[in-house]
Amino acid sequence: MPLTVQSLEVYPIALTYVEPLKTSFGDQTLKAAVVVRLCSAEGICGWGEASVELRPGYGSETVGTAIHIIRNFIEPLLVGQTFADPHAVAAVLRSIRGHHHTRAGVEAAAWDAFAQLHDLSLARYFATFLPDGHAPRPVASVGVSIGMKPTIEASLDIIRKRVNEGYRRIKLKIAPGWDVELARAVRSEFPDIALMLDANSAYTLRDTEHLKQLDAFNLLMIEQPLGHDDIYQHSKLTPQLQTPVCLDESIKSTDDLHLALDIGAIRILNLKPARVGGFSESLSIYRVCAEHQLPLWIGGMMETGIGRAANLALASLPAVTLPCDISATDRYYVEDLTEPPFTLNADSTITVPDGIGIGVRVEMDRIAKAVAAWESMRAYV
Ligand code: OSB
Ligand code: MG
Repeated sequence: MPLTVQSLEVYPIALTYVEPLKTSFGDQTLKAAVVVRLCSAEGICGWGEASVELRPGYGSETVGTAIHIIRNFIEPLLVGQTFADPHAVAAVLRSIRGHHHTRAGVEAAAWDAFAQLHDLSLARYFATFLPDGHAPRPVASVGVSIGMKPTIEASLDIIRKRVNEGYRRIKLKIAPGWDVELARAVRSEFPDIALMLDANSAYTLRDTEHLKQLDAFNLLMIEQPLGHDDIYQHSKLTPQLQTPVCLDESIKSTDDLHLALDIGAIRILNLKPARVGGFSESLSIYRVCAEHQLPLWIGGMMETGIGRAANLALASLPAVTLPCDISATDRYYVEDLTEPPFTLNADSTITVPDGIGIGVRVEMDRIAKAVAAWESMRAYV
């Protein structure tokens, strides 16, 4: 069933976080992103989220670059064109180099529209592009990501709160000077919790002996210890740590993953659809993980309900073997852009929407409020 793109709308949004996420690359106090609506000549509209940021910190893209690329380059490529499926949309978007988060947001809107056209939930629609045996599960296993705090006691407070809420996997952001003692304190209070650390590229190979101290704490993994664009140096570190090394930032494509596997740089993958340029590339990476039995989980960019619903659909697929960075709505926002809110089940899972497309309702009045909030900031335009 083909789809003809009629219009592409962009909504730059700002939302206040319930709890900011301080990482080794900076303090993220405010959610900024670009929400995309793609409408077809058949009258179907799909939603996507370009999870760009206020500043180029995690990735290189911002709200301003996303709007520039969509308006000037993506819109002319897509509008008026007819596509057989979302992979065909992705193929056209690949003619634009870089700008993965932006392309992913537009492509996600196309995936939502196509899933609706086929009368399927996004999770079921994904499975139609996979071999037999990859039917979605009704729930996705999840954890929560916790930023750097002023004191270890403050970290313990928030971990207690999250554990009481039912999260069974805790991820802590680390950086030099905020690592070994933190892990020791958390382990002594929570000897059995699934615990992992995310360095967001804060270390170098010279820190190898220091990082080996983390092996004492029975960690699920350490995420992206070295350079944000490095694979080679990780291949030197990974075999020296007992703690499995998970790559995030430096795996931007299926080719990157093949390289990392070949040279022994990676033991776990954090797959963020935004980082790799969308769900088309994500499904390709998913298949490589399944073939190599590489442990896989779906990461997050503190998405609004639009991006999170789509990430949950991917997280429902069976080769996703570890808890994902997809938390309940109340961990991120007082009022999200979508309804109903995502809530945490007692077994640290979130139920995957089974309505058609992304399966959540986008509240237009809240989009308007979030756009007004972005515009009132007059930031970086
Ligand atoms: O490194 O995983 C990361 C958020 C923004 C930028 C980078 C990262 C993150 C997270 C968010 O950890 C996790 C979530 O969305 O819940
Ligand atoms: Mg990370």
